[in-house]
Amino acid sequence: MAHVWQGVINEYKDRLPVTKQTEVITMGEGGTPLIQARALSELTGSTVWLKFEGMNPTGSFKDRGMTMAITKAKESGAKAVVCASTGNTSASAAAYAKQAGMRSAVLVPEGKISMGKMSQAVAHGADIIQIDGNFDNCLEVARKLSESYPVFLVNSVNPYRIEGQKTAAFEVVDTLGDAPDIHVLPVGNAGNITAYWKGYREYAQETPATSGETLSAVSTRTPAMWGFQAEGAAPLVLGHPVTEPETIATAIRIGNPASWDTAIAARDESGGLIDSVSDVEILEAHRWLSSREGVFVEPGSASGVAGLLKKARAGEVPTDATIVVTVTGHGLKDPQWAIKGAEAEDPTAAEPKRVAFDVVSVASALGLE
Ligand code: AN7
Repeated sequence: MAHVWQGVINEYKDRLPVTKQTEVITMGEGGTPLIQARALSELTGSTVWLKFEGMNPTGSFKDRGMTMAITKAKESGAKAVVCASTGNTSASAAAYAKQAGMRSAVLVPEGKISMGKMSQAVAHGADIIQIDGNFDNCLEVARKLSESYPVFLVNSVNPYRIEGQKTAAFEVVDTLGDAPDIHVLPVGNAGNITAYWKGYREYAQETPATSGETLSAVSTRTPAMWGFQAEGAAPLVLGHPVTEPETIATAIRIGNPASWDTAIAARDESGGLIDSVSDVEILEAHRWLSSREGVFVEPGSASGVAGLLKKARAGEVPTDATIVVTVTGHGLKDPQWAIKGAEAEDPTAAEPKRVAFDVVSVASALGLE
C-alpha cells in the first residue's frame, strides 16, 4: 500500500523527543515538495531545488516546529500558548492550538503583518494583541508573559520548535539521497537556519535514537549553509542588533534574532555565509520564482533566491553543485506583491482582457489562429 504521510513527528519519531505515550498533535505537516528550479539551474550551471514550505497546512515552514511545540505543551498540561510573530508563527500557533483544544495568544507588530496571516489568526480564534512596536518588542513581552503567567511559549526560543523544524533537512536528504553542497534560506529570527544545520549534522553521524538504539548515518556530508537577511534588517551581517528594522518582507523584519549564536555557528561550522539582499532584489527574486519557476511564495521567502541570484551575478556560485533553496511561505499569504510585480513589467497585467461570450472573440484575444 502507498505510504500515507503521517506528519513530521510520526515520520521521524526516533529522532524527536516523544514517547509511545505522547499524544501527537499533527495536521500532516512536512513531506513538502522538492521542486526542480529549471531557470535557476540554467543560470547557475548547478542543479537547484526549491524546498516549497508553503505546502504545509498553514502555508509556512512554521508548522514543522509547531506540531512539536504544541504536542509538548499539551503533554505538559498547558491550557494556553503564546507567541510573538511577524505573522506565520501566529497563523501556525493559532491553528495547532485549536487542533489541541488550547487557547492561543499572539503578539504581533501593529500594521506590519500581512492580511493573509492576520486572517488565519482571526479565523482560528486566537487572542490577537497588536503591540505598538516591532517583532523584537513582541518577543520580549511574550517571553516575560510566559515566565510570569500560565502560558506556554511557542516561539523558536522553545527548543521543541527547532527539533520539529530540523525534519526539513531530513526530508531533503531522504529525497536527494545525500545532503546538497549548499543549502540556501531566508534568515529572520534565525530558528530555521539553526534547525536545518542541526538536522543535517544529526543525519551525517551515528545518533542515539529516542528509543535507545543507535541510528546509523544517513548522509555522507553536510552542506554549506547560506543565509540571507533583508538589508534593512540584517543584524547578523552587521554584527549588532538593529533597533528599527525595515523591509517590505515583513516576515523577516527582525532586528535582534533570538537564535543569534546558533546561526553564526551554523554559518561557521558549515563553511557557509550570511549576507543581505535589498528589497528590490527580494522583489526581483519573488517575481523570478512566480514567472519563471511557477512557484508562488511570499516576499520574505524569496530572500534565499535573491541571495542566490546575487551570488551568481558575482560569480560566487559553484557550477555542477547541488543546491537546495528553502522557500519558506506561500505566496497567498501576501498576494499584493504578485500584482505589483506583474504590473511593474506590464502595466496592464492585472487588468485581464474583457471579451464577449464568444469563441472567436476569445481566440482572437488570445492571438490564436
Ligand atoms: C516566510 O512568523 O519570525 O529565521 O514570527 O515567516 O527561522 O525566523 C517568521 C519568520 C522566513 C525567517 N520566511 O525564519 C514569525 C517569524 C518566512 C517567515 C522566516 C520567517 P527564521
